[in-house]
Amino acid sequence: MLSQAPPYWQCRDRRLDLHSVAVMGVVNVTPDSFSDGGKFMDPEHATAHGFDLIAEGADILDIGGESTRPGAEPVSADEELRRVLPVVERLRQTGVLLSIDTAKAAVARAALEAGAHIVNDVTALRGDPEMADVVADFSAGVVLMHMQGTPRTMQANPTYKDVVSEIREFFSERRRAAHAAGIADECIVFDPGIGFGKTVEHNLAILRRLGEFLLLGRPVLAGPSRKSFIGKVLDVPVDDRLEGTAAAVAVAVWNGAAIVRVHDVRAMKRVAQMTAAVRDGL
Ligand code: HH2
Repeated sequence: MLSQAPPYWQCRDRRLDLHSVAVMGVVNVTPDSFSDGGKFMDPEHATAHGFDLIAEGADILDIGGESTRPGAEPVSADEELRRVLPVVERLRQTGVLLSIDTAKAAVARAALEAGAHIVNDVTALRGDPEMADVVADFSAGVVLMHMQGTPRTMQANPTYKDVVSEIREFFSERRRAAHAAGIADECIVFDPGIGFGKTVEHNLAILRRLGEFLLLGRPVLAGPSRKSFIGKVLDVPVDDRLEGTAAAVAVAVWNGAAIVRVHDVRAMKRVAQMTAAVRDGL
């Protein structure tokens, strides 16, 4: 194992084994997500998509009702809840780990009450002052993701002296804030936030140097799936980024990512498994 982190992620009463790479499948219940916006807008379609991803081997489903793509319009908590709650309620019966992709404490709380296990907060508990308490109250798993700026502004002119060390410092600071709110270390996962306030070169450096985040002793999640840095390197549109995503997932796993967040679960599960086998043996 490359990671110094204990090989599990505590998410309420569930302990996700991270001896093998966990695949988090994306379920977007949004009209405007960058790669699948509008495809699974109603709960029926989104739930059916969740079932498909479970059949493809997803270990976690990440359910989101608000796009975070650059320039996206914010939605109200009521609208977000209307989108995601029926999907959480239906998918909870499958027993798969459920993550709620939200920056709103009210949405997180309702999803946790409906049976979700993880809060995936792209603001790393900075967006809503109540969020840390909600995560602590439920002993939920939490993804602390790095973002420079906000989704509306983040791609304007992202600048860093050293992107990897700045993200590492951010993780340490957010971890302290989480502890102060009563969140246990074993519930925390770090995510460098590929595409969130980063240039193509920043995203490539994050993947190349992902192993440096492991020194913090927590599992690392990477979310390169179909993102625009792949489009820029390969000059391909969003619906033609499977191979680019595969290469990014392979590098992330090679460098110690414990969890990958992807749209194409079947293919990326195989990529992750094969890369881990080359890295560690069977
Ligand atoms: N990326 C997206 C959304 N949420 N959460 C984490 N932890 N890490 C990520 O890299 C990440 C994320 C963007 O992808 P997607 O959900 O497909 O698009 P949108 O935000 O437009 O719905």
